[in-house]
Amino acid sequence: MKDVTELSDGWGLCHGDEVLPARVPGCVHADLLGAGLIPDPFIGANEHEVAWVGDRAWTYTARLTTESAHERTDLVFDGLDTAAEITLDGEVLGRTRNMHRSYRFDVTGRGGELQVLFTPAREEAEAVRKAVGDRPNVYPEPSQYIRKMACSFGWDWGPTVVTAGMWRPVRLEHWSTARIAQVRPAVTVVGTRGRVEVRLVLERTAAGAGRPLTARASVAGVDTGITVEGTEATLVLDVPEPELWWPRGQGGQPLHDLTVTLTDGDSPLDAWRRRIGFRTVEVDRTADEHGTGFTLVVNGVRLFTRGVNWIPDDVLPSRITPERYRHRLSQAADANIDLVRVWGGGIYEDEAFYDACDELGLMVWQDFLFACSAYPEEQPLRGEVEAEARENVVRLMPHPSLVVWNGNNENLWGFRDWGWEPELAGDSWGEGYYLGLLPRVVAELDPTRPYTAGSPWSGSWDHHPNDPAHGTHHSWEVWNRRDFAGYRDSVPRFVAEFGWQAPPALATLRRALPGEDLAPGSPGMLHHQKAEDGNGKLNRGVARHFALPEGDFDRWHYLTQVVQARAIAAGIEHWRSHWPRCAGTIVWQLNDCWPVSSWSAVDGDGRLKPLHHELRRLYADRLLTLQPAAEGVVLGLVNQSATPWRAEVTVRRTTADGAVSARVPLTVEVAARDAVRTPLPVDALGVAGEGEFLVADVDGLRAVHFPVPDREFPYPPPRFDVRVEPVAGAADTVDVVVTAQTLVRDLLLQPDRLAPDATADTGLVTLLPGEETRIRVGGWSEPGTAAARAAVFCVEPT
Ligand code: BMA
Repeated sequence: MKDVTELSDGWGLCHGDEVLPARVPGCVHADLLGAGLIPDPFIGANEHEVAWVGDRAWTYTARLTTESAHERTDLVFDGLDTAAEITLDGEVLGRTRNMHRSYRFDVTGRGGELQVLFTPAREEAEAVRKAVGDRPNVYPEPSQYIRKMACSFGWDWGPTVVTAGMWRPVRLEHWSTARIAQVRPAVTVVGTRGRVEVRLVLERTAAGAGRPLTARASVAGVDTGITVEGTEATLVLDVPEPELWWPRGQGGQPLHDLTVTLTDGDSPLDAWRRRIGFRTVEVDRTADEHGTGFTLVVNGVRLFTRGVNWIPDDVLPSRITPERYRHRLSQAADANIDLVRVWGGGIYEDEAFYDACDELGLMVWQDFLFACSAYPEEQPLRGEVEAEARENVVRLMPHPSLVVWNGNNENLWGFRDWGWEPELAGDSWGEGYYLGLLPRVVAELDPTRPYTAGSPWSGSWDHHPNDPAHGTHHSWEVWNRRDFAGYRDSVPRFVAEFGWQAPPALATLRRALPGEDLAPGSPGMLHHQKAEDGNGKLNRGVARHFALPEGDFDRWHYLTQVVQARAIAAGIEHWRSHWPRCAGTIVWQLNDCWPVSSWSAVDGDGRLKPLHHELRRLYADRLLTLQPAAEGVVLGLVNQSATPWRAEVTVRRTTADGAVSARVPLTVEVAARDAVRTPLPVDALGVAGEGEFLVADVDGLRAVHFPVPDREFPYPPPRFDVRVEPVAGAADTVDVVVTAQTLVRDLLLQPDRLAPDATADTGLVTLLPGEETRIRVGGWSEPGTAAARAAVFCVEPT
């Protein structure tokens, strides 16, 4: 049987005359941090202090011994970041230039001093740029000339930390006769029958060539075997009536072990095991009276996609543990999210990411790794792109959560709209990848899964790539230039990106900016804000609704977080209520890769912004909204559950002191998986006048509509009582109960003000006079009413 030795120990990193202990998998930055030789790049402006690390060459060393009774010994690197030369006792084993591939070297019978020398990524990229010619990039970095996580070079939410190292495991594989080199399971469901077509590729030693071996595959109690004399074989498993895998909220996530074994007579040679699931997926791109749709259909059910965009969870991706993946993705699931888009400026994530998605029922949209620049199609890049695509398609295809492959992020759009077309003057720029190479690779290796050429993409050059009426759309004009009400001006077919910034939690800021006198424009705040005019956009976003608080950081912080949540709510409420014309929203962005002001819902230290709680409401199966529209205020009801909803809604026209001027009961029938928009009956309800607003309630759901911006609304000074109640049997956990005496709008308890690790289960709540809310707070060992009171914010009169 194949024998595997992990090579995680015994590595050293050469630094001057010293050899530092090195962690593998890991990276140079992490090792230098561990040795206390660089400051933490996440703190203050240390990013600048450590910039030199990315501009130096680095060598890792280890003693390699390969004694084994087997015929062959391979040295396997699952990931090298990025331009590396591997030598054994001074002899070159190979050179690499792609972070997104694995590498295997035959080291049979050899041993000695193993060295992995990393050239600075920029040096490698610049050499390629010189050879293939310059091309446009949104950022002033050469990220498109090297197959490395693009955001390593900095992004509009990320620091520039140019990593190097063995970022994924290294091991020795000892084997004889043959090994399993590749397994591609294509899973289909037709009617009630499941089918797994397993394509197998073997590698054989010279002695093993032509020898008849037995390959067996089994799944869900079905088993089959075949004799293989060459290096390829196909095994077919028919599974009658498999239980289907569903996205969360639609059904369960049954997973089955698919096992492939290779034996020589009675001797086992190799085994392979993954979990698969039975489901079908397609993207319906039918043309209709509104343009060209983009609707995910899973097991025949058409879905409004409730998505978020995912970026690498750490700018040093080798630090992301399986536990951290699971925690972050559970945070997504807790917010009723059902799809995570792995964005093209990052990485093909670790197995643990997709395993967690399989289990949690989170669909995955996987970008191929191209973002925001023109990519040369010449060698050496072309060969790398193909090899990387082939490897990662094969690696990820067993996962039922993976529902769509996407060619790139914003490059088709950039070509048409951002001045690239004339600048390129006929040079290659990546189109041949997105419209040629990548769809061919997917069709050949993973034919059961849909492919889309880009995000955004209208389906062909007949329409502008970001045309909202056709295919996928990125909505950035609103954040960049307008009030969030602008989201209501269009009904794109599928919004694959839109977002609004807010700073992270206060405790995150305090950790990242120790000793700083925090102000929106204080040095650390500005350093941890990477977006072009980010603070200007934040401030203008607030000022359209509230008086911008001068000299009151806490209030600024609260208001920016409120506006972020309201902005995303405006988009999702509007677009979801236009189902099925609009078939999905993917919020930019779920997570962060360091502590920063960004569009994220979960900050760089893993703390939830109010947006996270808001997403839970916005993405619930049932959603109630009130929206200003041309025809007056519209009541929107979304029912994504499988059962019809007879909604007995009460709509009130009321004032801040609780006086009700009109109350209208409305019954709305919403079919299963449907949405209804209905104008409010002005004759019965009247129109909200000075000091009035509208409140709609149904089945515990509430929507409010204020006809004027907050700064024009005559809010009373908010009055409310706060009490803290113990929770039986739960140490460190209490309920903070807030009772309103007046209208209290967008009440928020910021738990990290109570204790850095405290959590709250509730975000923004609007209370009418006399109403109360119960906020469960965990991780707070010394509860007290005064502290709770001090952690509560709400909208105040101007
Ligand atoms: C889109 C994304 C990212 C970017 C985000 C915010 O362009 O694809 O490149 O971080 O918007 O600007």
